[in-house]
Amino acid sequence: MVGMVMIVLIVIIAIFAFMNREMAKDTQGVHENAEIIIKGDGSEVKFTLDEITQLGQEEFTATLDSSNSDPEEYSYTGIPLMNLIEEAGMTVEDKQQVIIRAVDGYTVALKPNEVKDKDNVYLAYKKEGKFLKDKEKGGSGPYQVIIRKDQFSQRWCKFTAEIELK
Ligand SMILES: Nc1nc2c(c(=O)[nH]1)N[C@H]1C(S)=C(S)[C@@H](COP(=O)(O)O)O[C@H]1N2
Ligand SMILES: [Mo]
Repeated sequence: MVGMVMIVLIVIIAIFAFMNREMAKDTQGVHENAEIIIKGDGSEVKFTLDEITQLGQEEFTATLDSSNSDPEEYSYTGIPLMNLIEEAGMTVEDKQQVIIRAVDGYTVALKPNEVKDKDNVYLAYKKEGKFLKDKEKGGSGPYQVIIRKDQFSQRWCKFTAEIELK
């Protein structure tokens, strides 16, 4: 009898472990294949890193103030977030928020005006000329939203996977 209960419990645990792994794969998949999703107006558009680099690369500098070092200026390469939204065929004009979501659950909400602001909000994929490494490899990529006008970097969204216009 005790043996039966044990077997049932083990099977249940195994099923949950399997479901968990499948779900983890789903959110990580976007990250590994370096895709980014733009959602808005009931539709979604996906871009690969390859496609994004072909939309035009801009190099810019931004001051990173991380939790474990003093503020320092770095050069980044990326695309203005507004350009990517336009490439997705979407607009921020009739929206209240631009929500940035990362694979670790970190979420940042921006005002459409901040995103329209010139030379401010970028989707970066290179730092000092090198592609941003992903979370597993100790990086902040493959995509990181950078807000140049933010004095502290807490709204810079590392490991960005999804942008939603609401
Ligand atoms: N995805 C993600 N982005 C994030 C964070 C985070 O936990 N997850 N932390 C924020 C905070 S509080 C800071 S100060 C900056 C820099 O964090 P770091 O110094 O830990 O890299 O990243 C910001 N972006
Ligand atoms: Mo922070």
